[in-house]
Amino acid sequence: MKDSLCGTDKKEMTRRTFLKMAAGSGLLVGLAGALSGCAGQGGEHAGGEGWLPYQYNVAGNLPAQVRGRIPIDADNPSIVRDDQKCILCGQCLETCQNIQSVHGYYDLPVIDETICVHCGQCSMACPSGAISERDDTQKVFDALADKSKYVLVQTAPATRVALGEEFGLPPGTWVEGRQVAALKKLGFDAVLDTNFTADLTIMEEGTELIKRIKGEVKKPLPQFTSCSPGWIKFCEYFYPELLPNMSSCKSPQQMFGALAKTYYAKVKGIDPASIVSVSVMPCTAKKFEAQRPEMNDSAEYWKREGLRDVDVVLTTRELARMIKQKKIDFAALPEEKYDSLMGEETGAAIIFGATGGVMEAAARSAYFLITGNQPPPLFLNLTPVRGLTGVKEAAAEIPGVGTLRVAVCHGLANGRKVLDIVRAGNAPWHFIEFMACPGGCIAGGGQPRTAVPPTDAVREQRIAAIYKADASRPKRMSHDNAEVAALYKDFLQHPMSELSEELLHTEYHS
Ligand code: HC0
Repeated sequence: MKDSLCGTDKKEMTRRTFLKMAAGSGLLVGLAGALSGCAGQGGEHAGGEGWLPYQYNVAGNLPAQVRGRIPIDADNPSIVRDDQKCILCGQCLETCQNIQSVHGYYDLPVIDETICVHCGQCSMACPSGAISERDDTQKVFDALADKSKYVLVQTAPATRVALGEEFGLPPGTWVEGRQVAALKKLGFDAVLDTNFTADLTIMEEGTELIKRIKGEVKKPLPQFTSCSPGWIKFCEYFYPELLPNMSSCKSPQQMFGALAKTYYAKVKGIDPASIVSVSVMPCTAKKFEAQRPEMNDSAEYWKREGLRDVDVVLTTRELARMIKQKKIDFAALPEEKYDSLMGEETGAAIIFGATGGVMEAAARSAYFLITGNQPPPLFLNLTPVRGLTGVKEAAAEIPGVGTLRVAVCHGLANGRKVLDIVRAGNAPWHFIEFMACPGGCIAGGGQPRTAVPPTDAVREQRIAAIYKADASRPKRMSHDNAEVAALYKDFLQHPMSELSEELLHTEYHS
């Protein structure tokens, strides 16, 4: 798909030269405005003091081959663009096409006019700050001000190693306790942890994998992880015939939402209709995921209309905005702890935030679930799947089962390579982890824009913080999470029980 400057044959000029000249002469306002008129997405460039691109790192660092910009629908639930800030530099196109292999890959049966997997990586590469998450902070301020509501919040594994960057702390600063303190100061009635349902996911997804390997469910191998909503949308668009490989598990965010308005409401004696379920995620696609029509199993459970499992999703950046708006001195906050019932985490849950983490967490518990024994060192530290190599593999023996073969990929262009192998029938693996964003959730589309575009140096610092926290935990395996054990004992009974299937599993289709 051609998306250059109105399709005209402009002489190639580097963005740096182009922008330096234009910024110095004041030409940029007029030039970008003129260009926007022929770039398909319209938008008047009124100019104005606020957007002057040289106030930003406008050059952009990706080697963009084309100028222009990706199309973004007005009703996109995840990302928006302020056309007055757009300088048509092509960085979003470069990201969407070459890193995510989405833009330009349209020779397929698609149902929407505009293809977007909602990953928000374009917003991470946009040098002028024109693309950002859809801002839902006012919805949360309104809920917090409504005394008839019980507003609870869950926080994703990866926000706690990046939120500090919004307040001048170095990448990878561990701010779990300060994040909890900030949320309590903002007025949330309960501050809970997505890591609780990350551990739960391992119990459900590990059980499903074992059933597939043993032939107890008629579903194909390799099994695909299903926690990254941008990845799921990608598979739905481009590889719909492989959806049977997708784990039926909902993501931890959505498992949490379904349990918040059933299990949590029951135990606490709260009317589920009065609960506002908020999540803080490093991910813009989580906004899209929460709105998927099927993500309303608490409504099914209570046979009451109008309930949504997750009501509002905030990105890490939006949470930072709320903290700043309320003038909370984040760096000076004390360390506080999550509330109980759905607030316990193990090291296995923490590493979900890094590429390879879900697989490593699954390996730890799969060994235990199959053999009844605690895993040996290779399963406890599945180091071949750590790090930023685009596609990683590991193989390890499980007594009585044989060799478990797994693969991990991150960034959707890498995912495409792996999917092509699966599609051709040449996949040697039992289980594959896919994450939409390069580096995994630590570099999700809703994280602080500490480097634009994101660098491996920033990714590595966040990842290092995650593995350091995991190594320091007394419990490093999901099956040791006591609150998850209590959930099974008091409510769900066992992994993949009838109630687990109803609340924690789903079906994806194109
Ligand atoms: Fe992730 Fe997740 S690990 S996708 O990156 O599985 O966003 O952090 O919250 O849901 O737990 C994101 C991060 C999550 C989910 C978890 C998974």
